[in-house]
Amino acid sequence: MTSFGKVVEYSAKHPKPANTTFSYGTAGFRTIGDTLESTLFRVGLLAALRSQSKQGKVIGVMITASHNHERDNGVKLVDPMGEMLQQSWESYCTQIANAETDDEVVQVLTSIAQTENIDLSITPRVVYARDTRPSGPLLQAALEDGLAALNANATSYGVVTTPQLHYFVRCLNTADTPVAYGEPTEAGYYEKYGQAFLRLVDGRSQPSKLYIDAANGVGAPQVRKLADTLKSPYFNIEVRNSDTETLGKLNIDCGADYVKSNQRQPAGMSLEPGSRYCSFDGDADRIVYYYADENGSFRLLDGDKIATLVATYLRDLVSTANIDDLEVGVVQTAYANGNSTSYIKDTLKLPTVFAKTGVKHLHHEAERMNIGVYFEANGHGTILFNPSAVSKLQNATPQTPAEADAIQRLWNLRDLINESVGDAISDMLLVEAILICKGWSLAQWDAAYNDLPSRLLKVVVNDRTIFKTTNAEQTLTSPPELQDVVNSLVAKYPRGRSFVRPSGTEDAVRVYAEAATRTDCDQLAYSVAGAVF
Ligand code: 16G
Ligand code: ZN
Repeated sequence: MTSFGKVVEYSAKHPKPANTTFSYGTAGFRTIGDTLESTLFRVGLLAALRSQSKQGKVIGVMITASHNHERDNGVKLVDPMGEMLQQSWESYCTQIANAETDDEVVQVLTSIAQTENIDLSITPRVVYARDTRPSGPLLQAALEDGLAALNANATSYGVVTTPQLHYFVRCLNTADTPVAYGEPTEAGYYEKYGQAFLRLVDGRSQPSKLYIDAANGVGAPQVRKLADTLKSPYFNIEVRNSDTETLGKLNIDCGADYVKSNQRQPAGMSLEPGSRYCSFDGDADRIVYYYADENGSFRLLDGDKIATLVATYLRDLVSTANIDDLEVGVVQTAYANGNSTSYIKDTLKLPTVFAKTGVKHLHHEAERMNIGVYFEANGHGTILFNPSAVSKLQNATPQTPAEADAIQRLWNLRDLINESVGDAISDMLLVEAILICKGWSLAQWDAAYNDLPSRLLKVVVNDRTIFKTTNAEQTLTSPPELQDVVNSLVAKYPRGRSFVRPSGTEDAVRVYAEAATRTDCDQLAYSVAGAVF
C-alpha cells in the first residue's frame, strides 16, 4: 500500500459539500461550522504532510472561529515554532479543500509531496485542540480521520485557547534544545507565565480586582485555572461571561470584538468608576481593557494603548539597563489610531512601522527588530525578542544594581510573553505587571494620549477582488483613480486620514477614517464609503 493508500476510503466518509468553495484566508478557513467537515479531514492530511516536510517536527491544528458567531467554525495550522503556517502552504490548503473527488484529494497530496520533495517515510506528528463551539467535536473527529489516514502520531489537547496550542507546539519542538520554551502541558503554561508575572511584581503594592469578560468562551475556564495555580493576591480576578455550556452565548453582546466595535462595555458588566475591566475574545487571543471615568463615561484601552504602555515600559528598562544598540520598535497596522503613532514617534522617540492587517504580517515585521512590540488596534499582539537582543542581554555586564535589576526585569518580561502569537492571558499578565510596577490606575495609563475620533465602516460591494492595495494597505492601486478621490476627501479635514481595503475574512470592503473632530471623522468616513460603493 502506498503512503496515500487509505486516503480514498477515509475521504469518502467526509464528502465535500457541492457548490462550495473554501479559502484559507487571514486566519485559516472560517465559515459555517456544519459545512467544514470535509475541510477538517483534508486539513488533517495536510498537517501530516506539513510535519513530514519539516522532518517530523510537530505541527498544530486549532479548530476555532475566534470572535465569530457560535454557528461558525474554522481551522488553522500552526508551524513548528508556534507561528502561523508559512504563506506558501496556504494555497495548498485552499487547493485540497476544494478538490471535488476523493481521487482528486490524493492527486493534490501527491503533487504537493513531489513539489516539496517530501520524504513520506517520516512519521508525521500533529497536535490539535478546539474552542468551545458546538460543532467542535464533529470537526475534531473529521480531523482525526485525516490524521489516521496518513498514520500520524496525533495528540489532542482538548479544549484550550488558540495561543495555548501555539505554545504547546513551540514547547514540543524546542524540548531538549538550548531554546526550550517550557513544559508542553496546561500546567506548564500556567507555571511559566504565572511565575514570570510573580517575579516581576514581587514586593509591589497589590492591585485592586480585575473583572474579566471571557466572552463565554474557552478563556473563562483557562484563566480560572491560572488563578487557581497562582493563588496570589497580585492576581485578583473575577471572571464574568464565563458560561461555556449554554448554547447561543459565545461572543454574544460580549468579548473583545464587541467592546472594540461598539465602544461600550459588554453585557454582564456595569462599570464602577475606579474599577478595572478587560475582555477576551472567544478563543482568547485578543484583549482590550476599559473603565468608566469620573463622569461614568466609557473609556477604551485598546491594542494601540497596550502597545504604547508596553513600549514605554520596555524603552525605560532598556535605557536603565544601559546596553549598547538594544532597540525597541513598534509594529502597527493602518488601523492604529493616528495619535498612538504620533505618541510612539514623537514622545517615546521609538521607530514604528506599518504592516498589513493579520497577525502573521505584524509578526514578521517585529522579527526584524531587536525587541519588537506588535499590536493590532483590535487587541491582538505580543512582543518578540530577536536572537540579537537575546545575545545582547546575555553578554551584558551590569555596572550598577539598577542596571542589573533592569536586565533581570527584561528577562522576566521575556518569560511573561507568549512569543509564538498574541495571547489574551499572557498579555493580560503583562499589562497587569506593568501597571503594578508603575503603581498606575487605568486612568493614569489612559492619560498618555487621547485617541483621535475614528470610524470603521463595512461596504458590501459586488466584487471585492477589484480592490487592491499597497503601502501596508494604506493606498489603493485599483480601481484606478479611487485613491485620488480618497486623497481629495482626506485633504478637506484637519488631521484627516482614511484608507480602503478589501476584507480578508468577509465578502466586503472596509473603510477606515479618522479626523480631529467626531463630525469631521464621520463625514470623511461616509464620503469615502460613498465613493467606494
Ligand atoms: C483575522 C486576523 C486578525 C485581523 C482580522 C482582519 C489573525 C489570527 N487574525 O481575524 O488579526 O485583524 O482578520 O479581518 O491573523 P478583515 O480582513 O476582515 O478586516
Ligand atoms: Zn481570536
